[in-house]
Amino acid sequence: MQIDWQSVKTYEDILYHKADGIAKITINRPHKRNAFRPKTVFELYDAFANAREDTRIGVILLTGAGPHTDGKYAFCAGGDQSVRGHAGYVGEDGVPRLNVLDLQRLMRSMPKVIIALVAGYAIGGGHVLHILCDLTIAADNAVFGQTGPKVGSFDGGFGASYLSRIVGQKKAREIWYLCRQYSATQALEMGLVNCVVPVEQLEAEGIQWAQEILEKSPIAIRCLKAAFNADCDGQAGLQELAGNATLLYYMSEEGAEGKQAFLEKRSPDFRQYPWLP
Ligand code: S0N
Repeated sequence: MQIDWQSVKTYEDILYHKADGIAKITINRPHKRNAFRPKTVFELYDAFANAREDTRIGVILLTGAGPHTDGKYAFCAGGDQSVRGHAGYVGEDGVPRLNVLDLQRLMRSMPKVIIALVAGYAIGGGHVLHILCDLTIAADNAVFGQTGPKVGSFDGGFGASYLSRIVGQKKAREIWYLCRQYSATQALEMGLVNCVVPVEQLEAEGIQWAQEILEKSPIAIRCLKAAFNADCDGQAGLQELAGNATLLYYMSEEGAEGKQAFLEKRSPDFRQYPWLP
């Protein structure tokens, strides 16, 4: 499937394109298996925030550049261990950060569908990024896994709790405690990905899924995403779900009457609206 990608903005560590209601964000550090440093995460955050604000965009594809010159593919190999300091990943300003947690929250809460297109390695914090996506399409060469206990890190947030919601407690504990790598077929069997396709069809499949979603009702999809999140996300999830109720209320005549009455310095006439059963 052909699509006329237009570059949106030039970054150092990522590529950002849009076309036909779809945004495509590509982590572009193949020499590091697309591991992220603080700058990568800031750029990802900027691109996701842009896609969130663009009312023409309904679906975001997140992927990794590749293959590298050695022929290997990667979605993302997690935090860049070469810039890991004592209190996080150290950027050019010398400050240690775990700013990927900000990115995770944005991806989780933005009212648009994010699809991970995974070719090659989705490892460590890179694995967590695909977990955070609404859907994952895996290439037949995809490899999934966590490495935290092997390299001295862990993600006790979405990386543990939401992973266990997806694959179950026993499997999630196995993934974290043993740090094994899993093939695309194994990932499909445990419900970690939505489908597996030949690597050369990965982007076309993602575009196909995106176009099917774009035929659907934006408000229905945003409320469903908030509802799925609310099941796991406590008060933040309820805030997201309730925000959609407020949005819909603002769009109603009844909601507008309150504002209009205030602006016209009169009492609101809510008597005209029914108390529905
Ligand atoms: C991906 C692996 C399995 C690929 O193996 P392969 O194909 O044998 O390639 P290599 O020769 O190992 O790698 C090729 C080049 O890429 C560099 N590289 C790969 N991964 C990284 C990385 N993560 N950081 C820096 N460099 C990386 C290699 O060094 C090599 O370069 P050269 O040729 O110059 O030597 C294999 O590479 C692998 O296992 N990689 C490490 C995976 C890993 O352990 N990642 C970190 C895990 N931890 C996190 O991600 C924590 C993230 C985090 O910030 C966090 C913290 C708290 C809460 C949440 C999070 C979160 O992110 O979710």
